[in-house]
Amino acid sequence: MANIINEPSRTFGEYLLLPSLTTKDCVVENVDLKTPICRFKKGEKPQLTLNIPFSSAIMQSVSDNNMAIALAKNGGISFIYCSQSIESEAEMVRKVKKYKAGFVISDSNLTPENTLQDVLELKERTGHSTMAITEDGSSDGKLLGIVTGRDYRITRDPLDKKVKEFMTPAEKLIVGKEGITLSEANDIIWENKLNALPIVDENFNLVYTVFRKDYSEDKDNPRSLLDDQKRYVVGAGINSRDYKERVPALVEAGADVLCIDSSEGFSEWQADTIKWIKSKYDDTVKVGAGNVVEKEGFKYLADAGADFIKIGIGGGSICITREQKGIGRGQASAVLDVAKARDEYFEQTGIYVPICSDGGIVLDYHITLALSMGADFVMLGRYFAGFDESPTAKIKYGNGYVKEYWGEGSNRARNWARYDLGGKAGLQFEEGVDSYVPYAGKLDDGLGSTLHKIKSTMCNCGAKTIKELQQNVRLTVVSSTSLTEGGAHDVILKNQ
Ligand code: RVP
Repeated sequence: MANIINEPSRTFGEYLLLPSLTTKDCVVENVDLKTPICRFKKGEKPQLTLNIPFSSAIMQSVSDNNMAIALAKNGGISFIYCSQSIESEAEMVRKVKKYKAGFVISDSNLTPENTLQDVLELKERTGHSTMAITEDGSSDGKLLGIVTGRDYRITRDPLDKKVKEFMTPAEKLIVGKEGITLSEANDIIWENKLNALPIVDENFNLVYTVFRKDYSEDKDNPRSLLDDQKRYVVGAGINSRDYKERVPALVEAGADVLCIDSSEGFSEWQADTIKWIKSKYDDTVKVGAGNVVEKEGFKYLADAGADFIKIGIGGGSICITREQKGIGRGQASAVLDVAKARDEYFEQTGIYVPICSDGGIVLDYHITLALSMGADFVMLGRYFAGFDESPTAKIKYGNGYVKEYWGEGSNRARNWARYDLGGKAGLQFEEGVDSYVPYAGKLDDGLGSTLHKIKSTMCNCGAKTIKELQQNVRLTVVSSTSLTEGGAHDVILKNQ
């Protein structure tokens, strides 16, 4: 007979936090949002912690190398999307690990055989007028020259003119040697009145470019999430199909933690993937798994050796899995249930397996709710997609701007491996949509404001850490009438 859970499947909007005593030391400046991301034994310190409990979704429209750098700078982690070739995902990871403030890895590169037409098209696409000319057109090939807007005249030069005829060739370039500091690079830029200084290795391969305008970036954010070599920490998505090839490439590129990306993680495919990774690399390679929405799924993946477990099916803003397949669970109920399983597992085994609430965050306070319900960290797609740093186009829309945001289960993403559960490849029906989200400006600003709200709510609840919040929190279920009471009501709003 069917096993029916009579408790309704609830979502974040159905709960509110009740305040507790705020002691005088409980102020925003004293709130610490550090949180574990990988399993650890009782009494031991977790090997990997986040400085803020945020991760960005494993999605084409959210997490590339630029998002990863911006988020790690703020103390969180991105998981680079895996619905791309192994080489290009590994290259994104490498770019994050190579990143140094002020040192740009060029994404505008051509070869001497390209034409003025190619230069103009690249400029149109990237907005960059300085281009590195390398032997093979790659970002780390042998440097043969540079092209800037001053090297050609659109009105006079034929479009098929070869780059080698108008570039500034390598022998006339002033370059910096790899290992140079930003302030030394800037001295060279100023002394020689340059706009850009290519940095090369001993074989004259391009490593970075330093631009005149970037000098002010040379300051560290104290929250930055860094590895022991002071490089930004970055995660990478994998799937349970090509992991035997993808994982070694990502590990080699420097990924700090991996995560199996699937809409439904309670599967033998995931257990096989985790076990393969753990047997090949002992415990040196960390891997998260998911998604699950209840105890059994959690226990299965924890036993298989997952370092963290993601929660959420069908709650993502672009996700239509519940409509298409009738499977899933309200995100709040899922988090509460899995958090209980995590705590029981800890009591029974002495192993703490962090959990991540993935998807369905609409308002900032939903993050505080997810944490208070037991999540160690959250994963967000829509939230990050709106920032400048996401990989998608910013488009004029009415009086403002929007950014594109599409699901990994949409036709656009073509992410077959996420949905086919190891069966015959190919997406038979869509589980996601292609959409816009309101443009949200710079990540630093938006995230800064969200963090302030979370910390301030935690102070209202008398909590200075996420653990204290989880231990002391009191939550109340709201009625639909009290929801109306919670917004502006019974007044005529100005400016509308
Ligand atoms: P949201 O933050 O609500 O936009 O949700 C993001 C999450 O939605 C992702 O981390 C992922 O778990 C899920 N997702 C991604 N693509 C799709 C889909 O196409 N159905 N769902």
